[in-house]
Amino acid sequence: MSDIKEGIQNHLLELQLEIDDIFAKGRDSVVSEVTIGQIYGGMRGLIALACNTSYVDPYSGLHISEYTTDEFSDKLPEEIFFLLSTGKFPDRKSLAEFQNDLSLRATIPQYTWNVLRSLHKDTHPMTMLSLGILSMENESVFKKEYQKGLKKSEYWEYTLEDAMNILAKLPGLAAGIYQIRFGDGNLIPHDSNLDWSGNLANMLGISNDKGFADLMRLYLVLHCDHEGGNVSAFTSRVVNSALSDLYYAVSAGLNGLAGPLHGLANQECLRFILEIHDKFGDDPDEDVLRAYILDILNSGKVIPGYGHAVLRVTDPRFTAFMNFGEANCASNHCFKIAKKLFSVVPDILIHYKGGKVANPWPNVDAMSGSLLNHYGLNEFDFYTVLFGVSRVMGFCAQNILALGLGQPIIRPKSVTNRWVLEKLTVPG
Ligand code: FCX
Repeated sequence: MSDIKEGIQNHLLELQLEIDDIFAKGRDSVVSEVTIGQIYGGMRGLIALACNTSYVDPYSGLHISEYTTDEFSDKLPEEIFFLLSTGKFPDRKSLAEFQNDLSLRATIPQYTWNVLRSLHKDTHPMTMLSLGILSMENESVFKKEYQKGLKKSEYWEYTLEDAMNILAKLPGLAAGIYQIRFGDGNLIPHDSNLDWSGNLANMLGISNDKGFADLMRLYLVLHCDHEGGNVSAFTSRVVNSALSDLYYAVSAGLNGLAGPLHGLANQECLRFILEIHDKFGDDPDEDVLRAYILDILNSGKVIPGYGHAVLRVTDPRFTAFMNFGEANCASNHCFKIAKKLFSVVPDILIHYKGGKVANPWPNVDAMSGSLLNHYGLNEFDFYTVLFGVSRVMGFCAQNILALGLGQPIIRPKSVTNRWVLEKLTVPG
């Protein structure tokens, strides 16, 4: 058995013991009540899911297992996937075994390239990524084994197989999409001497600067997971809970990530920064910037990269990117404007709409695009693909653990307005 599989098996046993303990202490205890406002308000704040890969503390941000963002941001993505799915970092031997296994599975079938090359030239790269994954659904090991007859306790094992196959192919798939959509269509081959993010950096063929490879590593680590209730992770989990295999579930999660209020926000952020640059130059005056931000708000638009459904502080992932920028691209015009926005926007959002914005601080997207721009990755439409490559680690780990814990199909109850009105007029 591979070390990662053994690690997941052990982790599942620990998690199951915790759940047994929880159930023994109060299976019927109430931890969250639902208001009518929440029913009509995106279920915000409603505690209705268990997710053990990561959690987001409103004040200290993303944690994976017991590690804070600061404590894991210097790792490799492969180590992060190990941590998400086993609760522990791999030792050197387990990491090498895992990387080798990924490398052996990296080849992408020709029919996937045929599908991607046949699309309209304006197809969004996120559509291509989602379709690329879906095109390989016939390869699902889980589906084949399920058709032969699988025990419920074995679901996670074949989902792990699918996860390994999908993850192994992602850097090549993303880089190929970049070449087909924005380059000359020639693919740079996978190099088994490079690690997962190193391969992505190399196959994109944008920059030989070591800083770009470092940025890809950091980017793929910081976007990996954000607990279970965000649009993309939840979508992926709901789809997989019907035992639609991981190819369907990953593709579905990516479709959610493609929305402008979620993953697409990072491309909106750089567009916004470049607009500021066009209008006011490299070093805009803070008062001019303030007036511009107010104009945007008054026109009913949101300030991209600011706000969050859960966080109530500056996103530690933003801080990690800002530290990277200070060290590697402090003189870049976009980085300088992103920094200046950080000193101007929160104070405006705090007072905007009488304090209605729950979190006036920047999220991860407010800085990432400026760093990509520094290394010459200027095709905004591609940014969410990078986010997606990373976030698939979270989708895979969440689904493997949920199946391993025997979680059932997800099916909350919806109600009609008439039901709610009756409930209000006839309490109880
Ligand atoms: N600019 C202007 N107004 C904002 C705002 C912003 N950046 N953030 C929130 N608001 C407004 C909302 O539009 C809402 O106004 P309304 O009631 O009149 O519609 C009000 O403040 C309350 O919303 P709030 O509870 O603070 O935020 P939500 O949880 O509803 O939404 C997002 C959170 C992230 C969607 C929201 O802050 C936003 O649109 N931000 C800009 C887009 C963005 O950066 N998205 C990336 C998010 C994240 F990193 C990810 O998931 O990928």
